[in-house]
Amino acid sequence: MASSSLKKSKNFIFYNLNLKSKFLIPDRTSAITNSLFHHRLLHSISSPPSPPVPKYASYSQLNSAIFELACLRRRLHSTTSVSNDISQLAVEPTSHQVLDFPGGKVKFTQKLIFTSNSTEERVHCYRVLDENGQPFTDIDSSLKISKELAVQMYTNMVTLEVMDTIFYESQRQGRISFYATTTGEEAINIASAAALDSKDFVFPQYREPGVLLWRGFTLQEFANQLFGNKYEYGKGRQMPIHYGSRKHNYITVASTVATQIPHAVGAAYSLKMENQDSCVITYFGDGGTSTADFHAAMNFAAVMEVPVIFFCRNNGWAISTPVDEQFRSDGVVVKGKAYGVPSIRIDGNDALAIYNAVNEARKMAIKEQTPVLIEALTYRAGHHTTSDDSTRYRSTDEIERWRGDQNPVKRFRKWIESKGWWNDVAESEYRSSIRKQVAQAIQVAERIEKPPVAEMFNDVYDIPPKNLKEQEVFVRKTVKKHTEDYPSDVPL
Ligand SMILES: Cc1ncc(C[n+]2csc(CCOP(=O)(O)OP(=O)(O)O)c2C)c(N)n1
Ligand SMILES: [Mg+2]
Repeated sequence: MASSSLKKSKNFIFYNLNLKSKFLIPDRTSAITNSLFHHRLLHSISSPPSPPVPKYASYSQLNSAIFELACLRRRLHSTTSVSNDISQLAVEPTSHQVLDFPGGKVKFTQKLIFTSNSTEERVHCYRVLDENGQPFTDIDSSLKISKELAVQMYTNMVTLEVMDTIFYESQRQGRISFYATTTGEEAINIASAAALDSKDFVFPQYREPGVLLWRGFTLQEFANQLFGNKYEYGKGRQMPIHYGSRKHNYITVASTVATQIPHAVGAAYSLKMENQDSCVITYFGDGGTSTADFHAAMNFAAVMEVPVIFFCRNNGWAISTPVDEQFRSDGVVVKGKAYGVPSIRIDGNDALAIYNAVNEARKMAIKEQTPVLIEALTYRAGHHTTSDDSTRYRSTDEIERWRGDQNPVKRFRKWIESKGWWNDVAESEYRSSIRKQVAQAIQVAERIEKPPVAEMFNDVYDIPPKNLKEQEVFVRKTVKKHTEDYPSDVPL
């Protein structure tokens, strides 16, 4: 049964492939061929055809056929009329007739115009502070950021910077196994967190520890997790940087790219069902938008009208893959429009722009029960993780440029200094105090013993199955036999 319907749909695909490749040959794009094509296609949709199926002996032959089709499509773009502006298609009806179609009335046109793949005119980027930390306009009347909040945002960004430097070094010294910095993305972390309410749920990727820091996770809690000691909430079973906190509504990090996005949408849907006055925010990178999870989640959220903020940190790189090898669209913001999700592109290195955008997105999400997409343009100014050396695939000039003028922490500091809320003395006192606190947290975390071996086998099954019990016995035996190969601070 399944195989016969699979065969039918395969036939259908081959049939249309065949039709399309004929249609797409430039000398056949006359009006006659065109209307014939439509007639045949409509016919094929209304009554499944049983056409002669081209013979593809293998998947590689099928792939070549698809590739050929893609090439023909590209050629077509250079020979046929293409509109650069999608709105032009909407405003140029050449007929008074309309098609009453689900989703709204569609006007007809006799112009054969395809939407363009050109990204020449890009969606603009919302910014409040220029590179010298000065607002473009007089923002004070509209922006409600008090001195206290601004200083708190700034000091949290500095804490994040200091944490990153010291924890990164401790990995280099072999004291922890792994680390990922947020360098260059401090404003995204802190300013977005500042605009949320603590009852909003966070479904993070792995480059947003600043959101947890803002919510009150202590330096000691960060260090305990990184060292995997017995006070770590994952009981030593997680990778370092997989922070999570029930208290702070921060769902545990999973490094499997983008899996948090559909989870976030599900959680937001439950908030909607319970009429809660809160929303969900999920963070992900540009790389995350190349996954099926991102697209399924966006579509579900749009259709079910759930209060979720999709926060994309477009930092230019997914490990060594630059964004122009990741997608051909104008970044990520345009994908929101495709799914019917209100969307905005913002400067991810401008804390005030981020704060305003998330503040507004939160209000929209809750009041209008709608998803919102934010694409923050930024740059991953550090290596991907401690397992990476990014100078192997990008120039140091590029990195330095982003670490200089574009640095979000320096930019925000210029603004609060210009307001008279911060100065050099406060800066050096604060930095030195945080350095001491991080070093102290590391010393404490390092001395605390690891969770017992038994924890490896807990918390999944109510009654552990036979094979798991056997594995536990085997682990204990092996550790006892080779004590020199196992850490002495892990109780058996
Ligand atoms: C499902 C899955 N595929 C691949 C990987 C390997 N991987 C880890 S991080 C990463 C790149 C993610 O890039 P992006 O989403 O842009 O986030 P960024 O690291 O730039 O913040 C990849 C491919 C993974 N962890 N999970
Ligand atoms: Mg990225």
